Amino acid sequence: MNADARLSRLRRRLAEEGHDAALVCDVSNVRYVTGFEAVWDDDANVACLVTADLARIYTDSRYAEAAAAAAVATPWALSTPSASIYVTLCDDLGADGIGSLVLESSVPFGRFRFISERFSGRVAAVDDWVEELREVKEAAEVERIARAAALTDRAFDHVLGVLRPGLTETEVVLELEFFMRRHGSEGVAFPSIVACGPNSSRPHAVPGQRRIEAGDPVILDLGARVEGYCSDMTRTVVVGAPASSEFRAVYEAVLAANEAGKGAARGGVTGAEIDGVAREVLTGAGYGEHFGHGLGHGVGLDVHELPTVSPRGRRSVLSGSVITIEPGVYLEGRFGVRIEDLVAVHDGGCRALSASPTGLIEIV
Ligand SMILES: [Mn+2]
Repeated sequence: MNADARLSRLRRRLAEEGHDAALVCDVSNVRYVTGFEAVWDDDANVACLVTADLARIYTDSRYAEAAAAAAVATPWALSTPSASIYVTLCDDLGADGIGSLVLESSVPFGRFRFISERFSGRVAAVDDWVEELREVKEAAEVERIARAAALTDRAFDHVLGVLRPGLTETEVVLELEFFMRRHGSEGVAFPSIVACGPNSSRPHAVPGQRRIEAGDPVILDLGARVEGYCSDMTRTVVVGAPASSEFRAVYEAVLAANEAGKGAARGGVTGAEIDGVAREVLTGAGYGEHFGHGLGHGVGLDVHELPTVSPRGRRSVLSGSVITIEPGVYLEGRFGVRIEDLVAVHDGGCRALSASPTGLIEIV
């Protein structure tokens, strides 16, 4: 992890845009710019102030010891005021001679208003400065994502031996998540989706007490987290009886779209173009109107991050990014199929990080 290079790139952006200081508060962005491992929990009270020549972390006593240990031999200074970190921060901005400050556009409005009122300089909200730095991964980041993906593959393989009619969606979720955590996942990358029967037509179904019935399609969408980095994979299997011919036709179309999407993914192609190649396959098979979401998204410290791989993805996907390819067809009230792979993008194409089989699996 090259935290010094990350700081340099953020400073370059500050200079280009003509601001004195950036305040980074989003926890994933804080994890990225500090490079500190296992210090910031998801609700951490922390803000990182970066100017051309200073890098200062504001946090409270709950994080002080871990942050101080992680900050040794880094450019980061630590401020742990006993009062509000934002009161101290605003006082410091004046003392440090800072005239303009940018905040992330994701900052809570109350905090934006507080800083705007208390700090006499110029305050602006900017989109995705750190998120854009995070888009192209370092080799060590890809390696962590690949390990998370390998753990996801193992969890899927494990649950294939467990799936049977009578189990509830929640029981399958527990089986997946316990396996991943037991084998080294830090929590999960996102709440797992297990959706059986007609629930599978809801792309982000919330798992519940429905029991798997013989012949049900079951969508399993899961991700592990390894050393801070996420994975994301979806498979759709049929449990308890062979798949219907209609299900097979949908499955074949989704699989063809998944393969077309992976075939189109390479550095320099826009997210919309990659999406379009896969979408065209589904449209050609007569299912275009049943694929409502985008083809994919970036994955890293967050399970959903840049780049955007959808009809809205106007920017080029960059070599070094990690994205999902996840076409789906959802027939409302009946069933759905989604096949999602995680891939590392390079100039000439992409490398699959998900290794689970994509062919139809019937557990009978
Ligand atoms: Mn996904």
